[in-house]
Amino acid sequence: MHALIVVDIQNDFCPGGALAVAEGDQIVPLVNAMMGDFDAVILTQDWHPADHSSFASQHAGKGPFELTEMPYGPQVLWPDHCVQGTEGAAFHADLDVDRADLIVRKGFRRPIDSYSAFFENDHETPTGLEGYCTSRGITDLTFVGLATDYCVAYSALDAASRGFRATVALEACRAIDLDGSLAEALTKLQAAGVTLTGAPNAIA
Ligand code: VGL
Ligand code: ZN
Repeated sequence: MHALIVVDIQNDFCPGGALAVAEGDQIVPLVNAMMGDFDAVILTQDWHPADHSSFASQHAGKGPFELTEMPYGPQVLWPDHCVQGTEGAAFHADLDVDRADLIVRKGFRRPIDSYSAFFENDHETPTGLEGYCTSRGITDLTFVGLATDYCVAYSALDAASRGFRATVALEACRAIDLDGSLAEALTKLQAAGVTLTGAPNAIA
């Protein structure tokens, strides 16, 4: 069983959104077309409370894209984005959400961010996705979506570490590329045995 995992194709990660990824919206037709090629389609949705600790606005004297230290390790501070129930947190209007078997929400606990679809940023607290995949007999996972170097990469790395055969279809991803984060993510994915297809689409 092979599942397509569609990561965070939400308004705030598309042009005009609060944490816009360049060309983030351009992958939508390709992702929709891919859905029919898989045994299961799973969407993830970044889903933060308004006072989430990953927001720079919650840290006096800090600005977006600065680093801070959290109890679980270093954390990039982001502009407020994907606040629960807002238009920014909604899926891109053209994404074929009706095809999804499951929607996994993540980042809903104030003190901890969650890039990965499997574990929060402490690399310990599970989202439940592993159990879902295992109990459905899903062994292979292909990742697409936003952003290549954060939520897509962290999800694929965790998938590989949990024993899934993992692929990232780079042609259906776009990156934030903050301080070399895309190159770093690609190196880690290759080292972890994640299959990469397509070109990385860095907007340098
Ligand atoms: C993401 C930064 C903050 C992502 C989510 O979907 O890659 N990046 N929250
Ligand atoms: Zn987020």
